[in-house]
Amino acid sequence: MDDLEHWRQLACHTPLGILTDLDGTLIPFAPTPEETRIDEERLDLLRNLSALPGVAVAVASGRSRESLDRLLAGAPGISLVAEHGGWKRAKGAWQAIAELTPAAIEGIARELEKIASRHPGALIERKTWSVTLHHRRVPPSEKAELEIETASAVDAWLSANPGFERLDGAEVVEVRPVRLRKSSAVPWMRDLAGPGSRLIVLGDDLTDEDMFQALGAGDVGILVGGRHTRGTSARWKLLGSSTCLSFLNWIVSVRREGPTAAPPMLPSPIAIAPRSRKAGSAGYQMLAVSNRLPHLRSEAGTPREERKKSVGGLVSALEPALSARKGIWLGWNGHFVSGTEPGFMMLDEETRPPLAWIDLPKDWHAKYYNGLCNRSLWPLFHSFPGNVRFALDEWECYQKVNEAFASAAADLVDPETPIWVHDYHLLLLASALRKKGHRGPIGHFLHIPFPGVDLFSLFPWAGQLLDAMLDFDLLGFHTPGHVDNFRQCVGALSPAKLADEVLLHQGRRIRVRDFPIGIIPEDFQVSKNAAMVEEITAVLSPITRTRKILGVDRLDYTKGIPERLLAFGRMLELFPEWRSKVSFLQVSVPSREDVPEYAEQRARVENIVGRINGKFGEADCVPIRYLYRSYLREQLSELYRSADVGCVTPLRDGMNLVAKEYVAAQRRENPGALVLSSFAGAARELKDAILTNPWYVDGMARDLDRALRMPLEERKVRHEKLLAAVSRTTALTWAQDFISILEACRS
Ligand code: ADQ
Repeated sequence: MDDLEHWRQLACHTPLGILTDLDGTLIPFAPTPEETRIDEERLDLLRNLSALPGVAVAVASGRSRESLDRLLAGAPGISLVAEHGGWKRAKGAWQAIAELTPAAIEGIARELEKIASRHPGALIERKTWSVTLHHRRVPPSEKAELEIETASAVDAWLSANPGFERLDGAEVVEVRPVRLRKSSAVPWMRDLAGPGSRLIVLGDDLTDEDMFQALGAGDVGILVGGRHTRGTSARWKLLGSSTCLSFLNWIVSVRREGPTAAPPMLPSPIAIAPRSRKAGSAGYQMLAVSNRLPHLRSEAGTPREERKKSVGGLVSALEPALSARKGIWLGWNGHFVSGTEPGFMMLDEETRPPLAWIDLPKDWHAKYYNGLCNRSLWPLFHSFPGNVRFALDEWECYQKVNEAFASAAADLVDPETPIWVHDYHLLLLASALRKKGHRGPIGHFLHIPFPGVDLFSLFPWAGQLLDAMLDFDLLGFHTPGHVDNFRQCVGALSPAKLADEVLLHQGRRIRVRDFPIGIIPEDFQVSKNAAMVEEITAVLSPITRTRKILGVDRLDYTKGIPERLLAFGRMLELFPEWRSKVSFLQVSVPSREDVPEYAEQRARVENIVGRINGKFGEADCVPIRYLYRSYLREQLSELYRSADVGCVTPLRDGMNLVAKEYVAAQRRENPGALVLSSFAGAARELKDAILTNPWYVDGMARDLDRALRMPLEERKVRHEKLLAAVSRTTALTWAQDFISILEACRS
């Protein structure tokens, strides 16, 4: 489909939602907010748009309600969003988001007022929850001083008020609660437009990025303004507010007169001009590639604060390493493109680290990710041959996706740049990159186990896969056992020669080593955010009187959730004295719900929970509490601390970070006991846990009982040793070790 057809289809879609920013998008900037006027042409446009059947229109702005009411009084049919999503008005009165306290901003507002009073031309704008200092009118000779005063006052205040942030706009500084995001306007707009709606969102500044990031697959984000120097999540751009006006007028004509209306200048796609980007400004000196980008960009609609907090150890480990080397991270953004080819590579250089991404056609994703990755490689590498299924078209698609990532990577960095590839989704990447002339070191870290040769040989394309893996310069695994398995496969299935710590192949040396991944222990040791902890207190309140066993996992059949619940039930049979005295809290985060085995697993877990609760429950005691949701890191830490026993019993796992997180979160003076599967990679370092065999339910039942009865002194001694192990190899040492060896490769 060409671009014109794409826009025609979108313009004619019913229901259609149009959500636009005001200043800089629909109207040009004025020197001060008060001087802004909206001309009749634009008011006409808004009236015309809102009169169209099947179309809902809203203006989303950082302005106050009063200001929007005044400016847009001439277009009463449109809905309004004021103060970046703090207030919303759709047919009727304004409604505020309830949970913010207006008074909280007082301290910094008073300081900014004092600063403004010292600099003629500076202007303070107060809104319900935020304060803005405008300095467009301050004489140039005074600007530098004002900016320094403002920055130091704001930074000092923010360090004591972490729920707020500073936002620098065009000659304005705003301090506002981090929860105020225009992204909240997107689901609201979708509701206004109605079921099945597609949205067109237009905006020009950073606050509009929150809206772009919250869009769904059928929506479009349009960045308005010629100066597209920053990264953006919008896929399309328009030159300025007058092209924006003609584009929206064109939508009115297409809907009124049909597709014959001649197009004005339509939005053009935003893509990185690959070669110029590489040769040009950025000059990235390291590239990390993974199937998914870190959570920084995902979860449409999630407030940015929460997104940051949900970032895991991998990101925390890679962020400093990449930043120190001017690195960038490439992945998939969680969105799909229509059509049959991957989308343009997109770039956001304002995140730390900068992020680049390509989006995939939906059916590619289904075959590559749901198919080959998660129904072939995942079960095979975890030694679940019974769950394995192979399909040629999925393998072909896996190759295509690896090639698409290789093209994007080659466009992003010079051929000498070190590249660090993550996990089983991208095992062919080095091979595809070599074909494109990449000469720099390429390393791979496998986050899941590597199977023995008996299992690996079941893969119909085992030889090809192994061959491609040998194009990496460094192959990292969690444990020496996984390294041994890999070397045995090479010995059996490839002509490469085995030597100490290296493989010799076609005149090259490939280093193969274990790099046990860790966490950042301190992240699990202090809770700064009382509100988050409160939610956990509520979760725990029904079980305050009982001892607690805790399981925390992605809902995956490798994690052994049904087996551990059965073991808990068995423990209640074997040791009836625990009945009504112990609760099992299982927290499962939804995972890969499109893959049938995962849906089955969910049903199985729910069934077992029901059976055990039916058998052992009392009016005042439910033995298993099952929560199917995700928690933020500080909340998880609270849960870990509250549990007498951490039950981490995967049937097979590359490492298992939950085990390490549980240890890190414990109080030294009264730590809980860890029951850990010997089939988790973590068991090699965490020898002082109670190591259990999750395939043997009776044994695990006895191990749970033993953990519950473990005396304080023994728990303390074991915990000291476990904590020492968790602190020895952290996420940071893991990344440093890998990168330093990678950088030394090919030198
Ligand atoms: P995973 O299979 O995802 O990782 P794991 O290492 O346990 O397994 O990491 C899970 C992460 O998700 C932990 O950081 C945990 O805190 C978080 N998590 C789990 N349940 C959650 C919930 N309900 N809410 C919020 N967060 C939750 C893969 C491999 C592992 C390997 C890691 C890292 O399968 O073996 O340890 O990569 O390499």
